[in-house]
Order: sequence, then C-alpha cells, then structure tokens
Amino acid sequence: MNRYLDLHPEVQTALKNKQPVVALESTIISHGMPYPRNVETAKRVEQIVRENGAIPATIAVLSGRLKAGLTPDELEHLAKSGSVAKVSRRDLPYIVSGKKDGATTVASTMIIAALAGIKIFVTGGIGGVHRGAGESFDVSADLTELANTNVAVVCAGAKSILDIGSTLEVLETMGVPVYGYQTDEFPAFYTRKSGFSVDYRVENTTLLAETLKIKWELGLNGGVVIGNPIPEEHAIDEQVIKTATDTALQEADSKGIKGKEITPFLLARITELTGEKSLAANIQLVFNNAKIGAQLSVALSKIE
Ligand code: PSU
Ligand code: MN
Repeated sequence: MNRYLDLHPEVQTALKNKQPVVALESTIISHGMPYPRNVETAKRVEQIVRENGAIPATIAVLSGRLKAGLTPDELEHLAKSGSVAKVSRRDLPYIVSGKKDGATTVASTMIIAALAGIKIFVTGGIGGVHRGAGESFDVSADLTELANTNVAVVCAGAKSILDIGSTLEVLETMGVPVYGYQTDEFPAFYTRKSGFSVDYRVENTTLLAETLKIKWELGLNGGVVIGNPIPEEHAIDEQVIKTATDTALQEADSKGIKGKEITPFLLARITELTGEKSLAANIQLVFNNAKIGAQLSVALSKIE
C-alpha cells in the first residue's frame, strides 16, 4: 500500500477478497455540476454501482491524503466547498504536501485507482484535444495518462467542446484501444453519434473484460476507453448542443479563459445556456456508465 493512500474499509476488504470495485472521479462533482445536483448524482452513481454487483470507490484528495472510497460527508464537502482545487497529474505532489483538498480529473483518478489496485473507472466524459490546439497546445493530460496507466475508463465519449477527431488520433498514436459498447460510432457525450468510428464495437462486458485481461497480460501498459452512448431517450438535440457549445467557446475566447479553467467554464456555460437540459442528460449518461462499468468490473473479477 502506498503511504499517501487511504482506502475506505469497505473498498479495502473488497480488494483483498478480489471482489469487483469501480473507481469514480470527483472533478465531475466539484467542477462539473452545480450543487446540490452534483452530490445527489454522486450518491446515486454509487448506489447504481452497488445494484450492479460492485463496490464504488469515489476518488479525491482530502487534507493531502489520497482517498479511494469516501463517506457521505466527504462527498458533501467536495460538492459544496467551492474551494476544492481541480487536481490533475501535475498537481498531486503540491496538493499532498500542502495537505489540501483536491477533486481528481480522469488523469489523477486513474493514477490513484492504479495505486489502489482498481482497474475499472466510470466517468462522464474524458478530456482530450481542445479545438484550436494547433495554436493553444491545449491537450488534456487525460490522454497521456491513458497512454501509461492500466485502468479502463467507461465514458459517454467526449464532448464536442473538444476536437473529437484529433482526440481519437492522439489515442491511436498512444496505443489506447477505443471500444464502442454496442455502437460503431464514438459517442459525443450529449448525443449518441460523433461522426467518428470506434476501433472496435463490442457487444457485451464479458468480451470487453477478456480484451482488458489480454492487453495487460501482454504487458501492453496503458488504459482503454470504452465509449458507452447516452440512452436515446435522454440524448439532446444536436442543434441545441451545437449552438450552446459555439456560444460558450466564443465567450471563453473573448474572456481569454485558458488552461485548467477552460473545461469547467465551458461545462458550466453549456448547462446555463441549455436551461439545464444538458445537466439532466449529463446525469443520465453517468448513471448509464455506472451500470456498464459495474458489470464490466464483475466480468473482469470472474476471469482474473
Ligand atoms: N469532460 C466532461 N466533464 C468533465 C470533465 C471533462 O464532459 O467533468 C472533467 C474531467 O475531470 C476531465 C477534466 O478529466 O475535465 C479534463 O480537464 P482538462 O481538459 O483541463 O484536462
Ligand atoms: Mn487543458
């Protein structure tokens, strides 16, 4: 066990007994959704993971301790505080040494999940190559983490605030498999289709679990992206999202918003601009990912 890491007792017991455990991120709670919908969602996601046979381990940094598995009070604190830093790979040492609180991104959640021995991670959407990255060089550290860290990420694809085509190109270069769960197309978060193909369509979690086991037994280090489209009945009209996204991107540009601030800014603006329609969709797609992630974790634990 890493000396900076605390496992929730329930998570520790499950890992010791080789029972399925699913990691969940906390940036989505602190910087991805408004209070109190964020904490309600986080709790319901944990419940869905349980209903599908796995133990949830929400990941964050609290008073400088890396945490896998949180109490309801800790979830509430992350959702409410407003002063919790967004923590990616580069931020971890400083946040730990300063005994600060941090909400973990996909990248840092993968790091802490791997330290804990958790292989399956559920989130909403991954970070990626931002539009205009040719000039700004803004490529999320999530992609380099996916290249290196042995955790599979179940997501609803990537938001069209990003350049989805370039994001998929970078994942290919880095050798990260991109699977579509019962889909040929990489999903675009609020919508089921992005116009870009996945590498492979996979029909069930048993097959997915086998490919994960084989990848890591071959010594092919790194993560896997599993794109699980939002259920049709919760998807948002493409034109509504396109208009809101374009407006949010223009505002970010004219305000000069850059770096780690841009993703939270765009997410919050899109929520406002769509009158919370996008928030409702965001919540539903995370629920759907929690179900598939838990089933995948169960399937993997059966063959390990
Ligand atoms: N995309 C979403 N929702 C999110 C994020 C991305 O649709 O909440 C968050 C995730 O935590 C992701 C992070 O890891 O934003 C990426 O931020 P950046 O682009 O600054 O690396
Ligand atoms: Mn960035």
